[in-house]
Amino acid sequence: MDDLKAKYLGQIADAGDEDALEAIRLAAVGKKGEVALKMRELGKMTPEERQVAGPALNALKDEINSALTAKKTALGDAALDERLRSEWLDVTLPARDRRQGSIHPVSQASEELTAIFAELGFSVAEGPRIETDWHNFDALNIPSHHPARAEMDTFYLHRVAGDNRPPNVLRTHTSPVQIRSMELQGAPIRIICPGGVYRADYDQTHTPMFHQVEGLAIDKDISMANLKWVLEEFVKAYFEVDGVELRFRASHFPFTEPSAEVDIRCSWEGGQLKIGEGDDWMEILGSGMVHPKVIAAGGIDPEVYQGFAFGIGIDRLAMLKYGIPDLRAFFDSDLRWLRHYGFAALDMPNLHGGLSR
Ligand code: 2NL
Repeated sequence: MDDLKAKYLGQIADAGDEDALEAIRLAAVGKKGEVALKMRELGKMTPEERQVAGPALNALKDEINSALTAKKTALGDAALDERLRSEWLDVTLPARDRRQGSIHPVSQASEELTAIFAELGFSVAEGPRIETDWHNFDALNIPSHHPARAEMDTFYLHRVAGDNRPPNVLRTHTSPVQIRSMELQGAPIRIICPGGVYRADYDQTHTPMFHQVEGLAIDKDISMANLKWVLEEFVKAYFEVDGVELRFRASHFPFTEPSAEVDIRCSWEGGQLKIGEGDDWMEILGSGMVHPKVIAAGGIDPEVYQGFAFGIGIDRLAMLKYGIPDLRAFFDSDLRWLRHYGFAALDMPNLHGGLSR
């Protein structure tokens, strides 16, 4: 019995894995194992011999079983230690630059202008692309007979049978987001509303979906001077030119009074656009003091509050900054175009890092 014990405890100690351990278990304490065979011999013994050998065999069986269990635990711990040692991941490593996707120039321009207006104290507001006729037109002082409605080439949605309200529209500008923000937030308010808008128009300079950012600042003491400063700071930061000159030209929009279109000084020498120098002017945005009726439509008292608003085309801003010639290619989803004009992922701009890294 001492030989058996020495043999199996030795084998258990040397076992390299759980399979080896199981083989030892079967050979030692399994139904047809050596200990079981010895137990069968108990029947041929005298009662006196049996009284000694029986408990001794049971003790041997217990000892082997507990050695097996202990070794199994030890093997499991060792396997876990090995996995913990070998299977690790450095989550601080940079992501691999596989360039499977890239940032669309419109997204890049949006990120940049959002960062600039954030520094100027404007937060971002968003709203639905399907709008009510009221939020898209009436609230902006564009009544149903107004020619601006026709000019906006609006996409109308179908109504369900029995609904007598005017049909909903695909928003033709992001102004309705500002109406909704005024309704929710009241005054004072400083927001920009970037996003996609829709007009039924398609030619060299128009796509049926395009992007706009509108800005709104309303408080008790806001003037055209604040509008001029904000727009100058924006243009300087976005085009990365210090001495940029803006020209305010009297204009007309139903939602602002007075209204101004804003041009920037530029030159077009040899087909090359330079911003901030030269003798040409290029229109880049529309703006004005918010019409009192529009402030009232937003639920704010126009006797107490006034403010400025502006609207800029993001797609055109992107074309100007990145030298992209044709607007229509923006939304063709042509991979060659996207690879050429797209920006590397994770290269998000901020004012501290420099906007056009
Ligand atoms: C343009 C003209 C403009 C606005 C947009 C606006 C919004 C509210 C109230 C008043 Cl809620 N105005 N937006 C104002 C003036 C011009 O856009 O030519 N954009 C490309």
